[in-house]
Parts: sequence; C-alpha cells; structure tokens
Amino acid sequence: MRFGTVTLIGRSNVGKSTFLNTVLGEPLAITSPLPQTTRDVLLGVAQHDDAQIAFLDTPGLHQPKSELGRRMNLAALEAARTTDCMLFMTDTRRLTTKETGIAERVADEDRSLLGLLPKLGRAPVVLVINKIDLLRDKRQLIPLIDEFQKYAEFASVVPISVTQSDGLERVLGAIAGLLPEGPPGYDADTLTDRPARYFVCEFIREQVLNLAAREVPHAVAVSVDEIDENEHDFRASATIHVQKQGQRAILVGSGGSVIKNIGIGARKRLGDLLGKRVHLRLFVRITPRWKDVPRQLNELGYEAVASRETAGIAHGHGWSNVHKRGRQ
Ligand SMILES: Nc1nc2c(ncn2[C@@H]2O[C@H](COP(=O)(O)OP(=O)(O)O)[C@@H](O)[C@H]2O)c(=O)[nH]1
Ligand SMILES: [Mg+2]
Repeated sequence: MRFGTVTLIGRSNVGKSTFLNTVLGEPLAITSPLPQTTRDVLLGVAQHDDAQIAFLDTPGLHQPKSELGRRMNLAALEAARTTDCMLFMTDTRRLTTKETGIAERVADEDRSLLGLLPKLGRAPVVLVINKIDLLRDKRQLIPLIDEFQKYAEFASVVPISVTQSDGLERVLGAIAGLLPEGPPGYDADTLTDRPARYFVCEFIREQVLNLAAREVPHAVAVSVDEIDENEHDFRASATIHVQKQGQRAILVGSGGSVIKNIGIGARKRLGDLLGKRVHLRLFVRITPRWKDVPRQLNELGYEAVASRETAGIAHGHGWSNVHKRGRQ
C-alpha cells in the first residue's frame, strides 16, 4: 500500500478543480471560467491501484488585492509546504494564443510559481500540461516541455486533457509511484473531510459564478444559517453576502428570477452529492467590505491558515462529513 497527500498547484484557470472532480468521479470542487473560483483548500481522496491519494485542491496563486486574496495564497502555499508530492498544473494557453511567436513559451506567472517551489520543501513535482485538446499539433509540446525543464526539476511530465479524459491514468500512475509506502490515511469510503454545510456554501457560490454578471461573483460570500437533515431530506437556509446594493439587485434579478435559478442549480448539485432531497432557502444581504474585515472573513469560513490541519477543518463544526455515495 501507498498513501500520501498531493497538492495541486498552479495559476488560476488551468483546470485544477476540473481535474480533481474528474479523478474523484464526483463534482466536489466548484469550477467556472472565471479566475479565482477556488477560495480555500479542498481535500478529495482517490484510489489508484493499491495507492490512496489525498489530493488537495488549492486556490490559484495570484497577486492579492484583499485580505481574502492574501488568505487564499497562504492556504495554497501552506498545503504545498507539507505535502508528499506536488502536482504543478499549467495549460497550453501560451501555445494557442497570438503570442505564439514569442521567445518565452512558459508564462510569467508559471515562472514565478516555479521559482517558489524550492522554498516550499523538497517534495517531488509532477508537471501536468492540461488542455492539450486545444492544440492543433501535439508536437508543439516538445519545446514547451524543454523550456519548463529549465526552471525546475520534475519527477515526470504528463500532457493531458481533463475534459477528454486523456492522460489521467498516466498522471495517477506517476503520482502513485512517488508516494511513501504505508497504510491508507482515510477510510475507504471517505471522499473529503468537509461537512455538508461547506458544500451548501460552495455550490451556491458556483451558481453565482456561472449565472451572475461580471463583477458580482467575486463580491459574493455565502454563510449557512441553519441545517436540518434526516435520512431522506436535507434542509438548509443560507445567506448570500454581497458588498453593494447594485450587486444585490443583480443577484435577485427581475421578479427574483436570478436567485431562483441559483437555488435550482445549487439544490441539484447538493442533491447529487448527498443523495437526499434538498430544500434550500436563500437570502441576499449587503455586508460591505467583508473581504477585508478579518472577523467577517473568519465567520464566512475563510480562516487565516496556520497549517494544513487548520486549513482542512475551517468549516467543520459538528456536521457529519461527506462520504462516497451509497456507503454512508
Ligand atoms: N479545453 C479545455 N478546457 C478545460 C480543460 N480542463 C479544464 N478546462 C476549463 O478551464 C476552466 C477553468 O477550470 P478550473 O478547474 O476552474 O481551473 P482552476 O482555477 O485551475 O481550478 C473551466 O472553464 C474548465 O472547463 C481541458 O482539458 N480542456
Ligand atoms: Mg479551482
């Protein structure tokens, strides 16, 4: 048996959360075409042959503009510092845009992230190049890989396409071989260490990211006011916090049309994950500057991370964790 933690690291939008969901076979992590969708570290436990792989999905590292952004970066870096293996994900964007002719194929953000790696410990790094489905000619990958190897030493390099399920087994195989021998760290039916209430917030936020207009998604946080559940039903009421009146109006929509669709989408996602009938009550409240007020960030679950242990339990207060379906 092998067991270990693998931290997904990489700039925003390269496909880290989509990768985690595909590998787990459960859309646990929220995804959107917008950058900075993932705000905190999410554990997802996968099995590959005789290895148990505990993936940690992290927020994409970025230049923070708020206390929230600073905490997101810290959470990602802390997860990387204490991991057995790092999966550094990038994508083929540089090869498919008009910038192709330029000398540097490795994006600036990738280079500065790679520069951080030695400071994060000595865990082996697997380079995963995602979105190869967007390439017309796969030979373009060869000079890209050569260039990446100038910036860091990789235990292996695997080009993949998550959306076409191309190369995923090779990534898992490469990772499994790097993990230490030892007993599994989690029960066989564990999917994540996050409780249901965490997914209430995240799945509502995901709908906002995908349904609301431009500046609204990043102004939003969600808190859970109440949960009431039994074997068949899961009832929750939650508050969506925005920063300004105009954002509130967009989220509610004319005649409540937008908030209604947010509820429908989130309810479906929760129902699929929990395997129960879900009832959701949503409220929208203006909480100005929540992104910068430490006390409010703590209340919203974005705690300042001191170690991976605290990153993993930021939302866990007495609610049962989410397990693989059918084995609860
Ligand atoms: N074309 C293509 N798009 C992908 C692939 N994997 C992910 N994406 C898209 O990339 C966007 C960002 O994905 P996400 O997982 O949220 O990125 P993260 O910020 O790194 O977690 C989403 O719109 C995904 O659908 C892929 O293999 N090919
Ligand atoms: Mg993500």
